[in-house]
Amino acid sequence: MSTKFQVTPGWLPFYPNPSKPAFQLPEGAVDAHCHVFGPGSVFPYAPERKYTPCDAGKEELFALRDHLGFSRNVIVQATCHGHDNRALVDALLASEGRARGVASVSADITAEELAELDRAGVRGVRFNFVKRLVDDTPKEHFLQIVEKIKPLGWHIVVYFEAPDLPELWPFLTSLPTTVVVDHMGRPDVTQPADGGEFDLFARLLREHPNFWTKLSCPERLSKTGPAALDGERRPYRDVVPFARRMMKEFPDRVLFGTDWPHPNLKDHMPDDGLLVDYVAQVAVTPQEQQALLVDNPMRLYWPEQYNK
Ligand code: 0GY
Repeated sequence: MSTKFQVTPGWLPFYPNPSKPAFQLPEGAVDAHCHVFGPGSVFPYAPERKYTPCDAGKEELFALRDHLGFSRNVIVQATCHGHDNRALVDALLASEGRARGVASVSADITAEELAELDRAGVRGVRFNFVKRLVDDTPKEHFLQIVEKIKPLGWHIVVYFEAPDLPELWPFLTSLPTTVVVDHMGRPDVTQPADGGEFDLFARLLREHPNFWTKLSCPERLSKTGPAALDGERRPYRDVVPFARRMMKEFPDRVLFGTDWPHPNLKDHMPDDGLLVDYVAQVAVTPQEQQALLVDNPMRLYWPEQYNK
């Protein structure tokens, strides 16, 4: 019996027929943050989810990868699938080695279940602290997961918003693995990129060499755009100084991902081709582009194929 899901009212579907980027991605580029949603009739959305998305399956993701000029994907388990990683695993297995995954798991997961995820291509777990997306998880549960993933050499992806960093600091800085922070810790881009709130985030990476970050989601962070729509090849200019700062200060610990299919956007849905053009404003030399899009994600997700 298939399950019918009612999409969250006002949900914006991903952009149909995105343009070809003007920026040519370097050979072997990795889209290091994207999701698969369902399809809900095959991989039901989790009962505890905070939103119900439009289906966005692996076939569409892999077609977008090829259209934009990426070679590989890192697929991150989204909260609408809870701890049920079946859609993720299905996509990883279908990718023929061209996708790796970040799962979301509960503290009672067994070593055998983790080993199975590892065999499918999972290389990390995600801890989500964004209150509109998940119920609060006790820190002890996260710490139990940390103990269980350590033998696998996995890393931890964390998602939080800038105002929550001071409170999370002791916990985050106690994590013993590589830690990747989603979307630059979601800064308020109306604040300076070279001071205040964002300085604290920069300090996190400076003082803790195990921290990395994704320069992704300008479409979420931008207040003044212009949006990646209608042929705009220099979108989201207000976010550029933040991503530039990270690129310059931590060139070997930054990643970029499209965040396709862009859950929970409210005001517009970017043209993913123009979103790729955004990257050329952030990584401005061939060396930076190679680091951001190829070397760094390969070192983290395909180390066995990376020999630099
Ligand atoms: C993102 C951002 C969001 C959603 C999720 O797992 C999720 O549901 O990460 C968001 O709503 O900001 O990275 O996809």
